[in-house]
Amino acid sequence: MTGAADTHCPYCALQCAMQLTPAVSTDASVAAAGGSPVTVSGRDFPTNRGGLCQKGWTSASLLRTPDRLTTPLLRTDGRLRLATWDEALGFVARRLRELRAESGPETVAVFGGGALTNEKAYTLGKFARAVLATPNIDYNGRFCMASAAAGANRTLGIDRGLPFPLEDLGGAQAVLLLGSNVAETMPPSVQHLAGVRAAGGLVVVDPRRSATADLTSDGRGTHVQPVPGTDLVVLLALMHVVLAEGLEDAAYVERRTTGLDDLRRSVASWWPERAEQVSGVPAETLRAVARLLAAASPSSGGAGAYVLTGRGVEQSTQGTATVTAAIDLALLLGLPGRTGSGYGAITGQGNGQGGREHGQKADQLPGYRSIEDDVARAHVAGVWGVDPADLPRSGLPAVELLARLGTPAGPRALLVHGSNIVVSAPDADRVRERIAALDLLVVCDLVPSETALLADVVLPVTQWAEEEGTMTSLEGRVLRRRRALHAPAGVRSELDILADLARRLGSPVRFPTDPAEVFDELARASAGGRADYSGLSHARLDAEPDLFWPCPATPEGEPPHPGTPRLFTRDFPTADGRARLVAVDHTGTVDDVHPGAPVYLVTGRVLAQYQSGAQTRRVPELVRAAPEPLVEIHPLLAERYGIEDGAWVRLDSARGRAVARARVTDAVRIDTVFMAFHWAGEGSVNHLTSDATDPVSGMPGLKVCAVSIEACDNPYDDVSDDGPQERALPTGAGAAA
Ligand SMILES: Nc1nc2c(c(=O)[nH]1)N[C@H]1C(S)=C(S)[C@@H](COP(=O)(O)OP(=O)(O)OC[C@H]3O[C@@H](n4cnc5c(=O)[nH]c(N)nc54)[C@H](O)[C@@H]3O)O[C@H]1N2
Ligand SMILES: Nc1nc2c(c(=O)[nH]1)N[C@H]1C(S)=C(S)[C@@H](COP(=O)(O)OP(=O)(O)OC[C@H]3O[C@@H](n4cnc5c(=O)[nH]c(N)nc54)[C@H](O)[C@@H]3O)O[C@H]1N2
Ligand code: SF4
Ligand SMILES: [Mo]
Repeated sequence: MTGAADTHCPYCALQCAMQLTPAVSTDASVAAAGGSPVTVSGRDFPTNRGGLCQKGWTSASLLRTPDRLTTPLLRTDGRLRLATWDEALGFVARRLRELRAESGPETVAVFGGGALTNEKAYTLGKFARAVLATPNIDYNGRFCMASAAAGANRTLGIDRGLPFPLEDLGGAQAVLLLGSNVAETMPPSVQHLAGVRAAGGLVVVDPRRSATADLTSDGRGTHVQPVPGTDLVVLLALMHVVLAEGLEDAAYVERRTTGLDDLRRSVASWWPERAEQVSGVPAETLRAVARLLAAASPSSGGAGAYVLTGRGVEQSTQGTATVTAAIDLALLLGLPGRTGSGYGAITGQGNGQGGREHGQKADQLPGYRSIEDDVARAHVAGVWGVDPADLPRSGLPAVELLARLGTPAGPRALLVHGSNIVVSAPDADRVRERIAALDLLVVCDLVPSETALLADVVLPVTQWAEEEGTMTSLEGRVLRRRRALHAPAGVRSELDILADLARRLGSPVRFPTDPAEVFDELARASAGGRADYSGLSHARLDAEPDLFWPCPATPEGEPPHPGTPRLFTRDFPTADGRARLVAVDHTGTVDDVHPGAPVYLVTGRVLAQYQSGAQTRRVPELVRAAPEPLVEIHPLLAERYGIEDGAWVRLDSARGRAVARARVTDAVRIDTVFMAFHWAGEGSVNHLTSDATDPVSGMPGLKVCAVSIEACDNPYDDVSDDGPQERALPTGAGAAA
């Protein structure tokens, strides 16, 4: 036990502030019985104001989960068995050397995650490029923020999810929230919407009456319920109305943007009545929403307006185009860079923001630099002490990387750090097949996730309350993660593991293992990049917990840079300082409904579970709150298929099949069913989803696909254990075993 610690939640990008206090009894028997070693309390902070959601409150359970990994595991004769660190890392190093000698450096692929601290994400990218010399590194942010990033980069010149503090939303008169269910995915953030709700200006676009859409059910806001996958049409029509009715901020558009003529031409054909035919949203609603936003905009003397996007519109094969249109709309209304107004994408994972800045992306070096930029290569190579010519170029984006695993020309080894891909990746049955074709799968995790159970080597790592580091929140605020207790014996930090592997592979590159020292190196590597952290250090962040990047170093003797809570106040970080209006068009959903699969399946989240569920399916309170996947189905659709509430339903798509119980509710459209993706086994929705990707961002269209439905029998009837959780651990692998 190290004493009370001020830190942040282990889960989502809201990064609610919490205090961890050692529990009164630190008795080993209490720990072994699963008692929490710390108590969690909400801490006052601008984002959560002391609030936490159910996941945050129960997060201490993670620290004593009975099957916490505490020993490396090595597959021998088909079974995972306990191994020493020396044995496990020796084996990994030997196999990596052999495979590289046979098939070249590109044969080793690395898959990272947005749960990793900045220090770990940075070190992973460095390890891939400077030690393995492989271009093939990407991460689960490709499933999450890639389209938002691509859209923002090409229009605004930079990708910081919210380019303003979350609190700014408090004064808004209108907020257009597209495809985001913050009431379940970031509950404490909803308090920042109180003002706009009172003003009657909250507009939620979701094919489902989600908990967030329900915030408008007092009649004071608007729920727009489009056909799944048609949000781009809604946005094009909103812009059509803005331009047709002269509601744009002409002075701002003239002074701060380029590209109006092209944009005007591209939206000309999307008059509201035409958009209504495609999206099902009444033309009058489209007009009313456009006018509401315009009236709230600064140019009309309104109190301010925001356009915000979430995964509902981004996880689409036209996600980049949709984000682009959302930004175009915000620019037409003169919002970005104006006090009390703006555009933002709501980042998802704990370090989804920092995780996409420091080099675990296929095309990226630290500081949000491009790996194809020679100046950036020279700078980062200098920090790492390697020859820039030896750095690989861009690798494959996640979906393509996974699809090539174990194919004749594809990678033969995969290192996974912070993702449970067999549950969370699209078309997961195919991912499982590709993984089976690998020569080597190494998974670092805290728990035996479904992906870890398929590995040749599993390495147990430290988790949130056991480590020091930094996380960058959804608003670009750099936060300190602090240690409250020591990790169980046998567990090692990934910083340590990667340094050890580098040494075993004979690399001369230096890998610091002290998080503060790693941060200093990251800060140097980021200097001059778009995400410049060079003015930050752990010590400074400890003293000033309110710093947003960019925060460049200042010359000796000058005061430190104050950080940048609000971007674009004067100009945009583009060559000419102006934002670009980019014309886009609707191409439609790749896997659209057809007679063989007549129903839309949309996917997402529920409050009490997190992501692939690897963590939250191990927290008893959360399992009680959300024990299994449910197929949300409209009463009329259910009746047509003879499905009753609680009965089993089978869904089939061109990729696979999922089976789960029905929840009959009129919150979904009649043509649509909804499922969350937090579970493995028969009810895993990613058996069904397609791995078709957005052409710009490489992001898969996880949100919408076509399925057929049928009533069916309980798939677990013949199985003694009716849970889908796989249990294949050797005795002694977990903390309480
Ligand atoms: N409880 C919980 N909270 C989380 C997470 C979690 O797993 N559980 N994960 C975190 C992460 S990584 C992320 S990325 C965020 C995600 O946060 P959100 O984006 O808020 O979450 P989702 O539920 O994935 O999707 C939001 C909504 O999109 C809707 N949707 C589906 N298809 C469409 C469509 O075609 N158009 C529109 N307009 N909407 C559509 C769904 O009905 C859903 O209500 O949440 C973070 N917070
Ligand atoms: N159908 C459908 N599929 C989706 C989505 C959807 O909306 N619909 N959403 C997508 C999105 S937005 C996301 S972000 C992904 C998320 O899905 P995943 O990438 O699977 O994310 P997690 O479940 O958070 O997996 C993180 C794993 O890393 C472990 N872990 C946590 N911290 C650390 C650490 O510091 N080091 C290491 N080595 N391991 C750690 C956890 O125990 C867990 O096993 O899912 C995507 N999949
Ligand atoms: S909203 Fe996110 S950060 Fe806050 S307590 Fe819940 S899971 Fe944790
Ligand atoms: Mo995400």
